[in-house]
Amino acid sequence: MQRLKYGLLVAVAASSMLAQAVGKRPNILFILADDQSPFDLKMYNPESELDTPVLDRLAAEGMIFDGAHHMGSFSGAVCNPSRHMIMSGRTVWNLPHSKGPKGGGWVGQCPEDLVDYTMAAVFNRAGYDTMRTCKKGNSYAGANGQFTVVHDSTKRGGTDETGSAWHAKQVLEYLDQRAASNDQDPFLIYYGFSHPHDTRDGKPELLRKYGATNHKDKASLPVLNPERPAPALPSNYLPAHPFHHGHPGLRDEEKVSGVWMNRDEATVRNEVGREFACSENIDIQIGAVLAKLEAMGELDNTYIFYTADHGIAIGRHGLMGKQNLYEHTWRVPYIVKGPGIKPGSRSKGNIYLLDTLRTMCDLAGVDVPEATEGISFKPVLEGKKEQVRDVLYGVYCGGTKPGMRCVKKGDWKLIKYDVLDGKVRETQLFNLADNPEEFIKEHKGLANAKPKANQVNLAGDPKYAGKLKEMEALLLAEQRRLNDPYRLWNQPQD
Ligand SMILES: [Ca+2]
Repeated sequence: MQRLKYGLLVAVAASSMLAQAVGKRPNILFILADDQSPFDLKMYNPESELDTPVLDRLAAEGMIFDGAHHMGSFSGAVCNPSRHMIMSGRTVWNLPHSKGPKGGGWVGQCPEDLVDYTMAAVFNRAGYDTMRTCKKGNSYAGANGQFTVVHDSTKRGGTDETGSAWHAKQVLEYLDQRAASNDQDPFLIYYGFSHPHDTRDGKPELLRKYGATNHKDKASLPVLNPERPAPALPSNYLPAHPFHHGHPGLRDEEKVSGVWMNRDEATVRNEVGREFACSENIDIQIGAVLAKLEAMGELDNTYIFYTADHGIAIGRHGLMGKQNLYEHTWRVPYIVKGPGIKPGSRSKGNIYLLDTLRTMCDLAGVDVPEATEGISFKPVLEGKKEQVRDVLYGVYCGGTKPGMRCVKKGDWKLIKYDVLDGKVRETQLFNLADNPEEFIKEHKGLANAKPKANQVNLAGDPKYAGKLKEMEALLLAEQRRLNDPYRLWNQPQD
């Protein structure tokens, strides 16, 4: 008997130890949370009250990425393009269903047989066993169907059968079957959760820990428990965003159960508590699978990816949803552990989720599908490079057009809003080294936010006129390069 890191006392099977010794190809475990901001996690935000001991340990044994992003969305269901990009490695305007202006003559660029070049199809051809569990819907059905074993169901309840433990059970049973049949092929497991996406129904013991309740009554506000305080308001919380986000009737901003259009302190803190209850449960379920892999002797030969399809606001900047381009929502948590990755390492990376597929292929020695537009960040994982690109682009245009755009280079970030038929035309320029939380003037005077003088939108400051011009030019160049079919009010209509 041997005591293992992930908490199980087990007898280690001699056969699987042997398999490792003869140089098996690496397994891949890709773990995806649904709607999680990097700043929910202590590794990205030491002030966060969320406990994720399993992810902390994963990070301590692997690499944390500080510059991981999803590229954006042309739909209110941000999950959907994000998951297409993960599966195919295509950029946001080159997906099978990327949409340009009606009657505008714009044509999306995408191979018709893209599904044959998606994650599971590629690894099946390379001799991998592929298995997937995740929520159902709002993703790339064709690509999902390529996995040899699929157990998809949307599980957002507050019990083991109706919540995240159900997804864990599918993976654990699959691993049991492999062990029973002594399957020696390498595996790719896509381990997706339906949470912490709303409805954020947490398990009772975790809700208690985070002082939250599964609030269901639209006619009242949740009552905070004075003995078990819910998490504090996020420091960049606002009671309202200073201008309209441009997507009237947007579900995430108006219809989330437990929140609706309320932005009061009790509602936001209760909802953050619910999010944390769901996220800690995910952490526990990841721990169960890692313990199983360790017991099978497969853990050290497995690349483990942990990320989310996009971030989420939950009260930050007065927003609730994922339809914005602030860092809390445009960025995603991203951790990788596996053979050759230095424990406790941390890099910027400047990666997109769509780089995942090419990187997986690179790590596993699998042929890279031609349709993939991503960049392999294996050199970052090996400590040979800090980042794979200098400029990052983001879009949200699921509401009124042309929508929001952002571009980031070094410490500088530009966000533009051109929505509601020109009624909202706004520009934000942030220095993220000085102002990582993207405080704007509305944060001044709020009890929980204490922005310093330079922590503000710099777009109107004449001192930064040159920087603004430079960032505007970068944004236009990225829009052209990435086949963005729209232009903003102050751009040439080419
Ligand atoms: Ca999502």
